Amino acid sequence: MQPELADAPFLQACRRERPDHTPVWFMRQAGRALPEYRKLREGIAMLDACRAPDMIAEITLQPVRRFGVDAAILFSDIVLPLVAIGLDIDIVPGVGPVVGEPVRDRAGLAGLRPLGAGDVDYVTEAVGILVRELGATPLIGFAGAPFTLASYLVEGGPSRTHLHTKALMYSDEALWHDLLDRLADISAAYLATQVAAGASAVQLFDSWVGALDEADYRRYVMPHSAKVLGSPALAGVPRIHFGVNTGELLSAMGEAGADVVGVDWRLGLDEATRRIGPDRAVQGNLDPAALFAPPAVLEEKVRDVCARGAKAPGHVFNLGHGVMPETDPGVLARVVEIVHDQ
Ligand code: 1CP
Repeated sequence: MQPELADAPFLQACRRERPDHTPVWFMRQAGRALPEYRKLREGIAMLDACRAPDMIAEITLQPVRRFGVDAAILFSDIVLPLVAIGLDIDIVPGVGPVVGEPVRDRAGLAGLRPLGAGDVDYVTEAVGILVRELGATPLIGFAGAPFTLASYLVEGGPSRTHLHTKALMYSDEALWHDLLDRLADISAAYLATQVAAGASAVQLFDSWVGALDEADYRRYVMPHSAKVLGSPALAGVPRIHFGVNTGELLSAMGEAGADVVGVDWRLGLDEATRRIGPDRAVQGNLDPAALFAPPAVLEEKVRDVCARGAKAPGHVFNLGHGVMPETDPGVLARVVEIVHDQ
């Protein structure tokens, strides 16, 4: 890794060193909030965009050019490796991932074969292009965590309650662990491919794991997330672990092997740090809806996140969840300015 990249503020904050400014990027910074994204995607299905190296690279670069954020995140989706091993999944506009045949029994496990690097050549190629284009700006690779992937597979699509998922988890624990173990291997392989191609950090998204209490998290989920985060291929890069509504799980999510724990907007970063402990940095945590507040209210909230984050051993500024499509890109640019000014 070239020295300017190794010393990028984002990577310094992940390593709990003190960079000269607080680094900032936004979950879902590439996407429908950007007119240049909407234009490029016209008439092209989401999964086709995720399999075209030039398109992946261009969409990943758009927010870096526009906002001067401190990190890029690969344009892809958490279900992509599942599509790559042949599962019947589509990403439906306005809905999200929809699974042709939900996985609810042993027969359903048969389709979950391991992911080989050759299954996602287009990702390897896109990361190669991006590393050259980005220079000293780090690229974050990502994957879905076993629980969140399992939720889509078992429910058949997005769910508010995760009822089928929890019912399976409680009623057939052996099948559950087999399912999550296979998903852990797939996530780890997907992340390893991105790191081997040049990604300088990874984020494991367990977006929906906040649906569980801590005891269930530790019993049914944590060993599998730990398997991904502990995988030897990731040892050289910072590992970020994020979920929504995880205030009660933060300490356990740190123990699962993360270097940086992502925090949603429901809990101040000072209290989050108290729960997570001094050995990990935090990432977050402006409410994405605060981007719709009047400028003075927004500024006060951004400064408050920075002030609380300064009490953590390392802080990467982000939203508490993804950018909403209705967001004004000018407001995101303003947030970057305020954070860099601190
Ligand atoms: O046509 C479109 O523009 C579809 C919208 C879209 C986009 C832009 C989807 C469908 N996925 C993505 C890209 C994406 N997905 C990124 C891009 C990189 C960036 O952040 O800029 C990332 C990191 C993801 C990861 C992802 N996909 C997560 C984890 C992050 C999170 O937001 O919690 C999840 C849960 C998904 C599933 C998914 N894919 C798409 C949607 C709308 C959803 C959520 C559906 C639901 O509510 O369950």
